[in-house]
Amino acid sequence: MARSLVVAVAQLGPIQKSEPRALAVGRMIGLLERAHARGAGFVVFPELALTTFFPRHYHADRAEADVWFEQTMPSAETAPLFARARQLGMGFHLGYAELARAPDAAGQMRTRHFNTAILVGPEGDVFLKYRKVHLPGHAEFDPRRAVQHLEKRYFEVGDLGFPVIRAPLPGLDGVNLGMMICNDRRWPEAWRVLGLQSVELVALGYNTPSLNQEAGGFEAPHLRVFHSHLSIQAGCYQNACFAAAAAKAGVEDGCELFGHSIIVNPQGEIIAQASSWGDEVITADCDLDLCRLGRSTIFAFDRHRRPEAYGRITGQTGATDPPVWRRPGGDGGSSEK
Ligand code: ING
Repeated sequence: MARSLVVAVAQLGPIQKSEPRALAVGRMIGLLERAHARGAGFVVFPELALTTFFPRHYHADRAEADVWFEQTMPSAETAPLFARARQLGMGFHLGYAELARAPDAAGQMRTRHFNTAILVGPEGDVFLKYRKVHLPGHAEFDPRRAVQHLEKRYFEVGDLGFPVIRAPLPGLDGVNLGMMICNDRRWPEAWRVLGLQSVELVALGYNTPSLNQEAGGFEAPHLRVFHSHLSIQAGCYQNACFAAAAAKAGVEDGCELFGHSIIVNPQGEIIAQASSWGDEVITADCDLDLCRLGRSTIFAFDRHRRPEAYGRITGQTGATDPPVWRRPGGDGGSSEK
């Protein structure tokens, strides 16, 4: 019996700075119902799906940014989404800004801020939480930038690793589910940590500007989408898993985010893609047993991986310069190793 699941991505169009959470939740419930009508048992919503992408706005006093965070989940504003999903018997992924009371690395209880995503089961249980590890951008106002990207100002680095859980979804006793958020998709390490836990479906939300705002040089706009798809397709192929990637798209407060939400299979093929930059549902019928082929042949990790050769991956952070080659016995120069 095939382990098939209709997976949906609910891409969101723009959410303006002035729009209340209830408006976004109303739109999301509409998308949930459209996905249900197409037979979907699991829906992926974007990163920071309840508000505008606020890291583009500078708050001198970080505490002012707390208005963008959720102190409880579900909250009064998000409870209707949880209730409707439960009524429809659907699981979902939701990205949001989390304000948490949690111990820090020293074990000290503190108020902490994370870019967070959760997986919620068809009966409303929160199966898993993930807090974004790869925070792009910068922490202080950068006058060179046309638009700020202050994720390093408002969020701490996630402290939950990249967890995977086997949990029930409609029609299936257990699916190996994992998450990553936006910039994480560009880092192969994130995919491999999930792959080493036998992940079958990666839920991924993103808010990605259409234009490069780094002051580091020109990047042709079409490359932004290419790099997003390249990262997700490679991650799926190299870890023999599905991914469902949900964009927040369109122009928010004058800043354009690209759409192109996709669902990708374990062969790295795009099997569904959004064509608008607004609220849109895409679905794909995912046979989770398709993960077996890659995992039992090319990417049979237990047979083919050589961790003893990978020390640099966790042993260092930045890149180092390589040794310089010299001709053996050359003009006095010794051949460096
Ligand atoms: N956004 C972008 C992302 O990684 C970015 C930031 C875009 C970084 C392009 C580098 C290149 O898709 C978030 N929210 O991570």
